[in-house]
Amino acid sequence: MLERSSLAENALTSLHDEEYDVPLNLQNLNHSTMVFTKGRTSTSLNGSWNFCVDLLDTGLRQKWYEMQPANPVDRVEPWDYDPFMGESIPVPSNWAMLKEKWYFFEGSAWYTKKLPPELFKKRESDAESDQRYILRVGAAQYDCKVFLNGKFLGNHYGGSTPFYVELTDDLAEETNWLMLCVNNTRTLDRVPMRNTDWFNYGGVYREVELFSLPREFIRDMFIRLSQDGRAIEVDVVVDRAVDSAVDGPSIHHAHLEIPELGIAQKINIEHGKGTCRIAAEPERWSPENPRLYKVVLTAGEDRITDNVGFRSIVRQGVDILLNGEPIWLRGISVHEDDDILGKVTSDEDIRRRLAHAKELGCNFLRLAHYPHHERAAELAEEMGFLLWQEIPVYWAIDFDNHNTLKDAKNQLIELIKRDRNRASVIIWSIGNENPDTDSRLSFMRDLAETARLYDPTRLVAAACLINHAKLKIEDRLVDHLDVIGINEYYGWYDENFDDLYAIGKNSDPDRPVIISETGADGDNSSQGPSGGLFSEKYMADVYRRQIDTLQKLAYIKGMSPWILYDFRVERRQNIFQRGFNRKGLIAADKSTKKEAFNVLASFYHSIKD
Ligand code: GCB
Repeated sequence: MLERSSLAENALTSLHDEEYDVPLNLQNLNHSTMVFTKGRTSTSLNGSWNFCVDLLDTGLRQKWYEMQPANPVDRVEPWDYDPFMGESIPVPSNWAMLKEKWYFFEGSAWYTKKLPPELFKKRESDAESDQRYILRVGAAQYDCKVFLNGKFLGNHYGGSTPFYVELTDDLAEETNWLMLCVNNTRTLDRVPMRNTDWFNYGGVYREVELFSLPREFIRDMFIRLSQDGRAIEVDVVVDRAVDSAVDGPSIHHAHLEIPELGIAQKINIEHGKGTCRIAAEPERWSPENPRLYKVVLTAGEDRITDNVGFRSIVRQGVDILLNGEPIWLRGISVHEDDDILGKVTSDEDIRRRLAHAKELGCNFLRLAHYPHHERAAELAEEMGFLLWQEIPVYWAIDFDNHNTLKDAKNQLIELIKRDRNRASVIIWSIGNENPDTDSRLSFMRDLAETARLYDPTRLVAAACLINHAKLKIEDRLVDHLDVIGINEYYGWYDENFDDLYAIGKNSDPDRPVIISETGADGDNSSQGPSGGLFSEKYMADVYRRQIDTLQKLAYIKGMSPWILYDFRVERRQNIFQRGFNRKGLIAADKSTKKEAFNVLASFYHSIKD
């Protein structure tokens, strides 16, 4: 008789086990495992991966990740999926965009790839044997469990921030199989929760890379202009291999160089950490002068580089001061969405977005409603744009649930740690249109404090609430913010435009307000109406009236109307929407402009200095 494996036994017992995924939900891949990878070379794991959607979680129940590659004729037990053969898809991608039958699929999906064997040839040579191998997944929506050669290495929550897994100790000498189980189920207790106004794209939709690092490596570097503007401050974290006999890293100093400023500075490292203040007068970064300096940090055998702009951003009364000067934020909101590719983006896509923003006369973008690709902040820094970045604490999150707070906080810290060297980013936003309850207040207060703890150099905002009974900007969260975002849709959801005048008059905020959203839908296709709601003309009129009203309010320090491009969303199904939110100034083809584009462009160009 053929001898069967424990997997066969498990396949039967697992039918009745509803706790099958509990041991696999550690959320141990979080902000604490992040590694500074910008500017480092890596081995790309993009390209073709074996793939299977798994609605019933059969793979987790039956432990598909423990299967060994085998010729089907040699297998000794029946199997429900073979991770080593079958269908494949490209990474990065969103499965909804690849096959019609996957369009609305929500659940687990399996990705399997053999790691490039060249990597392990290197491991055999003496010089490389001390290397450590770190896997970076740019983004996988929402829960991603990682398995290497059948072993569970951990999971990550959060659909839009990168995560990092050390593979070193679990790599085999010859063949290595990596498996990811990605689940995009919307749940009540996560961030975001079940209901959103954007499409629930699942999949590994940003780059996957493998980094080979020295035994002791630079885990983190946070560099910025000091608050008094007279120095550059830097914090460094050095990591050592876990099994090192040394108590703490043997690295006792790092070297920072900024050649164009004549800086070559030794930084003392104690217990893996170092911090330093270096007197300097860098030229200030601004949208008009996006000046970047090359920064090089070395520690032991490791070396990282970054291109960094130095600038200050503070709030003073109702003003936002950039490098000490009041600034008015001429903005536009954007989603990370593409008619053909879903959430997959590229330099070309981001550059097109920034070029359209330039054409509008913008100096500011709101990257809604979740962390966008890190290249967005990098290209904005190069091309001279200020950014509002946010996490998906959107609508009615489960504010009473400490697991939800843990998820939100982790995504916030991951975003901040990823992008806090970017001069372009001036605002961390912690939430969007959340109902004003006691639990929401304490949840959001915690997030505001967390943002300041991890980055005391930027402004904290949220899209807040209007008291519609009193017609006044009134939200208890405001006390914990530097900038008040207001989403208002007078002329669209709220039909009475006079109310906007009343709100303007009745409100007397003690800090700056940004109109973080306003707008109207306009279908400019051949199916669109020629007048009334959903017409291009009506939309342009809303823009005219909004601009006319808002520009008279002195405490308003900017706006980011909703939105640059039409974007896909399940909940918009009328004959003009057809599965898209049509509030874009440009249609979903990212080229056909609507009349409102010109209305906003002429306003922004008229107020440009
Ligand atoms: C909002 C939301 C945004 C929606 C928008 C709309 O207030 O913040 O996510 O897409 O309104 O179009 O209704």
